[in-house]
Amino acid sequence: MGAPATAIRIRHDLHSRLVNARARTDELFRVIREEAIYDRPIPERHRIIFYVGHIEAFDWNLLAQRAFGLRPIQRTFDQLFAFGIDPVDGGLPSDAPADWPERAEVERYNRRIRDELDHAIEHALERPAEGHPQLIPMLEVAIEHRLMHAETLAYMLHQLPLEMKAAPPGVTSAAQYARNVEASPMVRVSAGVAVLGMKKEDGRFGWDNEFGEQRVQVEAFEIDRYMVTNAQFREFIDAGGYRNRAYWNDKDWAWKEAEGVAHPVTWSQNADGQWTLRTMFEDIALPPDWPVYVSHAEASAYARWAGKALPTEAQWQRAAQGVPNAPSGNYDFRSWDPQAVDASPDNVSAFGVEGQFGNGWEWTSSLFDALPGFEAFPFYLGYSANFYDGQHYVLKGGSARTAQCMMRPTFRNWFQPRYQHVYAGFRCVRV
Ligand code: AVJ
Repeated sequence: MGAPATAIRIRHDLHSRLVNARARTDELFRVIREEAIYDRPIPERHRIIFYVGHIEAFDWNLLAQRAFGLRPIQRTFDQLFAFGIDPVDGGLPSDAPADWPERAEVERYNRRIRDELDHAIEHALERPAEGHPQLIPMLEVAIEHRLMHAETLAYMLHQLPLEMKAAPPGVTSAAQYARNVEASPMVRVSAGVAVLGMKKEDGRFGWDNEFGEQRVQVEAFEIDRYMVTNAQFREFIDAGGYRNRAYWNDKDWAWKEAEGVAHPVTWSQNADGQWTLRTMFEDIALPPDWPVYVSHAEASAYARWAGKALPTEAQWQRAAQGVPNAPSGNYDFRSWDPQAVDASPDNVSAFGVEGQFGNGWEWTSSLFDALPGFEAFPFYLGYSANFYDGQHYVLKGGSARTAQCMMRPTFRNWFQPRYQHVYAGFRCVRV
């Protein structure tokens, strides 16, 4: 995608945040070699070309008519690029590259959308009192939706063969760590209240699933000071963790057997038994002190092997109490890779738990569900409600590719338990 063609002078914070978010997704599409644009790096997901159109179509479908009374420009594309969510269990998409339009045509659509929306947004923000009463949260939704795609696209491009990608200028090799973090100590979290979500009256932006506020009484527990590392996870593999039925629930075991899963998806082992990690742009010797990224199924099996458990959402939230605002850490696109689990000592909670925000999402044992008093956004009814289905687990924290604005403690992410591609790891608890 070329440089933004807009002639508009950006005068408003929300508008400049949207423009900056566009630069993030444009950067990602530039990483991909032209020949790969119709590829499908993950079987459950759409082809890359879909996402080229989707993010603009989303903004258009959300804002054009509803907020600004604009007339459709290209209705077929508005529909073609409207929805991009993975199917639950099985059911893979079967479309062919030829079912999709030419890239140049999609880029043309994108440019027209940006242009029309930019003018309408600037105009509306000049006179907020006259516009749609929910314009501000709608713009926040457009910005964060796009930034979420900047992350989920990164997972997807991670699976694209290395020769189909070119690192943006300035990206340096990550292959420099060869150190072990001390065997992970656990820290004690006293019994007390965990606060989930927030009140509408607080007046801050959050997605529908972050409201209202729920206070949960939590028993005392112990939790890993750091995320589980690659070195620790290797011990589980070496101990036969993937071959021992006892550590896996029925569905996870059946999936693992059917797919032949025997290690984290980004790992591979050569004939000498040496492990290699696939990062976004290279293969490197497995860094022992980085957090391991695995599915919920694999994380749960590890926890059972270790005689521990994954934290509930409430335990995780209680453990995170007292983390300073905007701590140092690996988030907001600062890196393409993880860092050592103990690399940000000021990213620490009142209980001494380190690195909960950034460096990898953390799986919890809690199914994604509504907080009491949940109300869907009238302008985006299905965002969360479609996933309160008992098939998605909550993840908390954030990864290297999570934008700063979504590092707030109330933000809740969710994925299916056997999805291996998220930049997500875990830490364990013992009660
Ligand atoms: C919140 C990251 C789970 O990617 O499935 C993007 C975000 N929703 N477009 C997803 C989302 C619609 C969602 N997650």
